Amino acid sequence: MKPVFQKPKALSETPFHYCPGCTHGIIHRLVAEAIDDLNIRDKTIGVAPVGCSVFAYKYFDCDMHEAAHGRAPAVATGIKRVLPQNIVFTYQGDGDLASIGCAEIVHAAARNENITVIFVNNAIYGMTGGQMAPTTLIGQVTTTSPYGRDVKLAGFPIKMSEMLYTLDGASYIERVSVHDVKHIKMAKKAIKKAFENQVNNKGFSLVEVLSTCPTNWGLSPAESLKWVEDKMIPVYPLGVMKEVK
Ligand SMILES: Cc1ncc(C[n+]2csc(CCOP(=O)(O)OP(=O)(O)O)c2C)c(N)n1
Repeated sequence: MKPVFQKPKALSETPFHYCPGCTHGIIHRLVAEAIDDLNIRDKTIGVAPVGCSVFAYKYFDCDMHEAAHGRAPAVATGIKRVLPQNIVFTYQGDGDLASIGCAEIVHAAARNENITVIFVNNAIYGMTGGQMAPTTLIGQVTTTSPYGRDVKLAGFPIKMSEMLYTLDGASYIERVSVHDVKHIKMAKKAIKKAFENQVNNKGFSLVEVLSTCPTNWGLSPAESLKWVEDKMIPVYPLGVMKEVK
């Protein structure tokens, strides 16, 4: 029988621990498909963050390394500089990349490190119970903003992709979403390009993926997908922000 569905080789047999409706799993699959498509599994090294995807090292079937919270771009820099023939990627949440790890990502981009960054923005700290993140929307209720994010108290959401693309060092920055099939296909293309760029020595590539957190948003999985479309995309518009040819 001709198989119509197969697990990418770059995903292990370990079942994901993610909550129902969380899109980390979809994004893992897209990363694994890109690794398979480019036939780079034997030389890929992933750097896992602290956050819900802390167990990424269990899920990707390639070499993996754990980083302290926010430090994945620095760890990836070290690995890539020592092993330039390998393909190195980080997989980071918005708390990890935009809050505690904001300095690391800015400087890795400014240095045009030849690494691939998968930035999963779900507008909240998922793992620790739904606290406000730098990316939390204005008015969004979280456990640390029970009346909604108030700009007078907590400032404005940080648009990391818009900030990073202004750095001369950054080579490729794109924001995508995985809230429906059409957008998943677009996200797949972007993630593959971010890996391909590294294979072709094009330098720092980052794909920001808008993601769901039904548990901490207090929404059903279906409502969460709609929330991404209706609430997140207007604040975080999709598209290629920068691509140095
Ligand atoms: C140095 C340090 N500070 C704080 C924490 C607590 N902590 C663990 S995960 C996390 C935030 C994770 O949020 P995010 O990066 O958005 O990923 P998500 O869980 O939403 O996928 C925090 C603050 C920690 N583990 N280490």
